Order: sequence, then C-alpha cells, then structure tokens
Amino acid sequence: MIRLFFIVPIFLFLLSCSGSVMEKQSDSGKYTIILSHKGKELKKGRNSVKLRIVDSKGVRVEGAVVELSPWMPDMGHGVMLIPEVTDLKNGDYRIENIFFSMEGLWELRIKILKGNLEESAIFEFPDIT
Ligand SMILES: [Cu+2]
Repeated sequence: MIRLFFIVPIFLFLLSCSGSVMEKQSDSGKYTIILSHKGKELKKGRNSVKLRIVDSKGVRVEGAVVELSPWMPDMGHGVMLIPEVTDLKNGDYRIENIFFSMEGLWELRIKILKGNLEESAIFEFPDIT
C-alpha cells in the first residue's frame, strides 16, 4: 500500500519529463489546459495531441469550440494545414493534423470559445526535429 505513494509520483514525474504531458493556464487564468500526446516528443511532420480543459473550479469545459494553429515565431509563419478538432466530450479534445513544416521552435496557439468567453494559450516546443 505504502509503495503506491512512491510509485505514482515517480510515474507522473517521468511522464512530465518525457514531454508527453504539459499544463498551461489560459491568458486570463480562467482555464487550465493539459496537453498530452503519445510518444516522447512532437516531431516535424504531422502530429496529434489531446487537450483537457478545466475551469478554475476543476470542472471540465465541455462543448467548447477549440481552435489550434502551429506558429513559427522566429520566422513569422504558420502552415497551410488546418488541424482537425474532435470533441471527445468530458472536456477532452483530440487534435489531429498538426503540421510542423520545418525544424526549430514552434508554438501551438490555442483558442477556446465557449459562451461569450474567449480564452487563449500558447504551448511552446523549442526543439522540433
Ligand atoms: Cu520556419
């Protein structure tokens, strides 16, 4: 029983180290966005991620309109391909066809629209290869 108290934190720590789970507050702090993906890192080419969106009370944000766009800040460009968003319900959203066209620093710029609230967040990926 005691062993679980050690194993669970170590597991979560390893998970966050491998880059497969990232967490960000939206600009106003109203939402927390948890981004996860399979495998260790996002790569040049097409990628998929899952977003979980929760509000400040920890309630999952269901039925939002989620938009995501890859952006390369150093060169001031995005990509032509528009990522595909699927609402998985329960505050989870799957995003496919996230295309990084070249190596380097990329941002994933996220917009979340629900009711008359528009929140945004940026996840950074410094070393896409
Ligand atoms: Cu570029």
